Amino acid sequence: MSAFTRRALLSATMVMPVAALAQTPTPTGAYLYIIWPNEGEKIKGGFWCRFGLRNMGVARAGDRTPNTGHHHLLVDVDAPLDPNEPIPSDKNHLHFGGGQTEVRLELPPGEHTLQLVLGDADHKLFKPPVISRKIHITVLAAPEQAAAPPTGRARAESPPTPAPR
Ligand SMILES: [Cu+2]
Repeated sequence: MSAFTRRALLSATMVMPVAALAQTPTPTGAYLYIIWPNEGEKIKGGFWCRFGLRNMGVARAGDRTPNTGHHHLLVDVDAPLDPNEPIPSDKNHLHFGGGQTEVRLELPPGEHTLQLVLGDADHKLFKPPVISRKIHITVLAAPEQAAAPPTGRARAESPPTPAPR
C-alpha cells in the first residue's frame, strides 16, 4: 500500500458526523461501576442494584451542571448504544432521571446481564462513554410455595369462621 493510499484511508475514517461534536466531554478520571451485585452473583428473588460513580456527580436529567450526569441501567442489552441519540427508554433501558443511585429489581429466573451507562442532561452518552463493566448474574427460581406439612399428620381444616360484621 502506498503512503498516499494509506493517508487517504486514514483521513476517510477520521470523518465524523457533525452531531457527534455535540456530545458532552467526559471529565478525567470518571469511573462508573456496579457496587452490587457482584459479577457471577446468584440471587434469590428481588434485589437492590446499587450504582457507583467516581470523579463525577449525579444530577437530575436536564441539569447541565458540568461533570454531572444521571444513571441508566441496561438489563440484558447487547446492542451498542448510538452516541448521537438519547439512550432508549424501555424495560431494558432504565433511566434514573431523578438522580437515583439504586434500584429494586425483580427479574425472571435465569441468567441476566447488568451494565450502567451515564447519560448527560439530554440522556446522551458522554464522550468517551462513561460505561461500567457488564456483569452477569443468575436469578434463581423461587422456592416451591407452601408444600405439604413437614409431618405426616395432616390436620383437618375447619371452614373459615365468617368475620363479624
Ligand atoms: Cu436518561
